[in-house]
Amino acid sequence: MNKEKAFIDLLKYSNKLVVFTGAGVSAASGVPTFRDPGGLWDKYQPHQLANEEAFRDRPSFVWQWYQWRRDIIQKAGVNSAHKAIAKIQQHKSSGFQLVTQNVDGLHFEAGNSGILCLHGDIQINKCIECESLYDGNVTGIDEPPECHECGGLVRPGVVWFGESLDPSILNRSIEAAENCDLFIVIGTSAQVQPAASLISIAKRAGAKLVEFNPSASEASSIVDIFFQEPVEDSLPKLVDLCFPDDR
Ligand code: BJW
Ligand code: ZN
Repeated sequence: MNKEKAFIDLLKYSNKLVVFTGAGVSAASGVPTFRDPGGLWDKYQPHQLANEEAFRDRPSFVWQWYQWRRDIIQKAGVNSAHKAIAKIQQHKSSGFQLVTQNVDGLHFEAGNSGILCLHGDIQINKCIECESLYDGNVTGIDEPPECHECGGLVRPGVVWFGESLDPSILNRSIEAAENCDLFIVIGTSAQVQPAASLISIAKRAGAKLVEFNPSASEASSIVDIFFQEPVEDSLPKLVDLCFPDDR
C-alpha cells in the first residue's frame, strides 16, 4: 500500500486523533517560523527575546519584536493546511483534538475549536507582576504599557523559556496523546520541551505517528509515515480524498 492510501485509511478509521502543530503550519500564511533559515530567530537570538530576563532588561526592544510579529499575524490569513485541519475536526468531531504550539490564533480563524494552545496567545496581554489581564488597545504602541492594577509592565500572554506551561492545558494534551490511536505532527522542529515530548508519549501509547514537514525534525526517526513536503501542498489533497463529500 502506498503511504497516501495508508494515511487516508488511518485518518478515516481513527477513533481518537490528535493533530499537533508548530510554526510550519503557518509558514504559507507568511508568518515566519522560529528556527528555519530566514526565520525570526535567524536575526535575533531566542534568548535575547523570548524570556523574562530579556523583557526586564530591554522591555521596549522585546515588546517591539512582539508588536512586529502581531502586525504580521494580523495581516496573515489562514492557508489551505489550516483549512484541512479544520475539515478533519468537522468529520471527526469528538474523536479529534488539536494541540498547537502556535500563538498566532490562525487555527481558531480556520474554524477549529477546543484547541489546546500550549504556548499561549500573542494577542493577549498581561501584567508581568500581578498577571492581571490588560485589555487596553496596544495597536501602534511601541512601549509596553503599565498595568492598571499595580503599575507593572504589561507583557504578551505567551509562554517564555523557563516558564511553566499552563498545567491544565499541558495535562489535557498529555492525556490526549496517551489516549489517541493516530497522532499527526505538523510543521514543528520538535526541539522545544515539554511540548515535543507529546510525540513520544503518543508513540509509547501505541498510536500511529504521521508527520508533515519539508525537513526532517527531531520526530522524523520515530514516525510511521513521513510526508516530506510543505504541509499546504500535501495535507489538503489527502483530506479531500479521505472526506470527499463536501466537494
Ligand atoms: C514546515 C513548513 C511548511 C517550514 N510545512 N512544515 C528538557 C530538555 C531540554 C530543555 C528543556 C527541557 N525541559 C524544558 C527545557 C527548557 C526549554 C526547552 O525546551 N529548551 C529547548 C530549546 C532545548 N523549555 C522551556 O523552557 C519550557 N518551559 C518549561 O519547560 O517549564 C518548566 C521549567 C521551568 C523553569 C525552569 C526549567 C523548566 C517553555 C518553552 C516555551 C517555548 N516558547 C516559544 C516562544 C513562545 C512565545 C513567542 O512566540 O515568542 O514557543 S519558543 C518557540 O519554539 C515557540 C514555539 O511554539 C516553539 C516551537 O517551535 P516550532 O513550532 O517547532 O517552530 P520551529 O521554527 O522550531 O520549526 C518550524 C518547523 O516547521 C521546521 O521543522 C520546518 O522544517 C517546518 N516547516 N515550513 C510544514 N510549509
Ligand atoms: Zn499588575
